[in-house]
Amino acid sequence: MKIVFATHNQNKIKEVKLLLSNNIKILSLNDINCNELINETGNSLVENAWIKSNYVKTKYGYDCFSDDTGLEIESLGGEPGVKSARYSGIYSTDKKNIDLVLKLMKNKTNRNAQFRTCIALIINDNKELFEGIVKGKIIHQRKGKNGFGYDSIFIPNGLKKTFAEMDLSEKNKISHRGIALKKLSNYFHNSNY
Ligand code: ITT
Repeated sequence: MKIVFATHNQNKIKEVKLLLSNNIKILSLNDINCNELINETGNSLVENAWIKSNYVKTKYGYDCFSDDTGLEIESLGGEPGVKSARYSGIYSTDKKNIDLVLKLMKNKTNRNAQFRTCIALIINDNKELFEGIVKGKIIHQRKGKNGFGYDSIFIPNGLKKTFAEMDLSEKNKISHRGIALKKLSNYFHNSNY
């Protein structure tokens, strides 16, 4: 089976390819010549995930799934959440976003946070949503060089290292995306795809 993964984020593609069965061939947006940015104008991760999948299905006609992910920090009232990608403004980078989070968290004693991934799937006119959450803590300074986004400041509960200190398969086993993808993969399996 072939399916489009509607993301421009190459790190997400790597994680997804590692986790999904080899029977499922993942096409990227580049593979279908979709080079434009898809405007994520929703007020929630769920809305944005559907915006991306509906866009690809409507404009390009492919069955597809998309992933919208956010870091939700308790003492910041759930921020950056849906604003995770653009937290430090329109010219955000991972570095600037992390700098801002660390600054806002400087004097906070409650370091609880969670990553949430929402995956929106459109296949054969069926629509399904899958969610994965991992709870953890925001540390005071970056640790680790792997991963992407906010990985270097997040330690999952019960562990001693950040996602950026893990290799891909280690992160996939416990991560928000790994959990949501497991649900997607079970759906494919149970539906005989
Ligand atoms: P697409 O919308 O094209 O999929 P994106 O990078 O914009 O790519 P998101 O909107 O889902 O994806 O990402 C929101 C932000 O959260 C962005 O800054 C990412 O770098 C970050 N992020 C997403 N998944 C992450 C993960 O597994 N670990 C750490 N940060 C992550």
